[in-house]
Amino acid sequence: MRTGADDGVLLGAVGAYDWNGAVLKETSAGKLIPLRESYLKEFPDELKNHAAYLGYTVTSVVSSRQGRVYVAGAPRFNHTGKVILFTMHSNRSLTIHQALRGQQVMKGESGAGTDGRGVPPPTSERETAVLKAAKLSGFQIAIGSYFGSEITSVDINGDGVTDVLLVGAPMYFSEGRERGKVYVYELRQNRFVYNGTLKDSHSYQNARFGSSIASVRDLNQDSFDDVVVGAPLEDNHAGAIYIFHGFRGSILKTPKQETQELLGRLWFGIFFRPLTGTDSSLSRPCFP
Ligand SMILES: [Ca+2]
Ligand SMILES: [Ca+2]
Repeated sequence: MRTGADDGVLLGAVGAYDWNGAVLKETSAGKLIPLRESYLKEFPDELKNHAAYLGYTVTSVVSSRQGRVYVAGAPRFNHTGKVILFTMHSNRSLTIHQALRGQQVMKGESGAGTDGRGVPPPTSERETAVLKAAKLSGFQIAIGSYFGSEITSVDINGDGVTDVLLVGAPMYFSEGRERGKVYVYELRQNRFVYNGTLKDSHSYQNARFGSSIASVRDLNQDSFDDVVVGAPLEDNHAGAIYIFHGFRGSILKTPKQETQELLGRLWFGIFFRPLTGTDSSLSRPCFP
């Protein structure tokens, strides 16, 4: 991800530190690689065997007070997933301004933690069953909602300051299916505050809603930029995309249009990017 006109490119390195992951910045003066200790506050050593995959996604936001702040997702962190917002310093330290944490895949749960504190321990029936099956078979199985595997910042009103941060959890399990979920965080002063989720369809199939999220230019000509969300398994794996309209400083959570796949190709909606050059032109890693 380009970090700005003058200071280089931010990269994710999910395989670093035994798959705990890391970020680094390529600048005209060379690589800036944060010290491992910089992550310990949010990625403590005792959880290092969980393979958090930090850097699976990277992007940035712009706030009026702090300027450009980097964002990185760690979708496997402690099975819940985590997103950090941070600044990198030339002495190889990081200032982590905020951490957003996903949920366990617990039956009947709703809402999201905004700072990761007070989130209950994993007790879901699905997780217990998966772990039991994995133990019996001798395999390690990835579990969790993959919160933070897709992150998009949106400047709804085009003033150069981020209004909304969208975080996808495409493997969020609900109502007996891999439904997926997209969390909405609004920038208020210096912090992103959780403000609900985007609405998907009510079909009872796997969907993986939130596998891809893109900010796009104003589609309905109301002067506010809009958002497109993919659900590649919806409609018996034909896939679907949803269009959500921006409005003033936020995003309307009910889709204005849901488009089913027309060409019969599998997994429609798993990748897309705006055709205009933006900050969200991140590369797609090939990890589970
Ligand atoms: Ca704005
Ligand atoms: Ca619009």
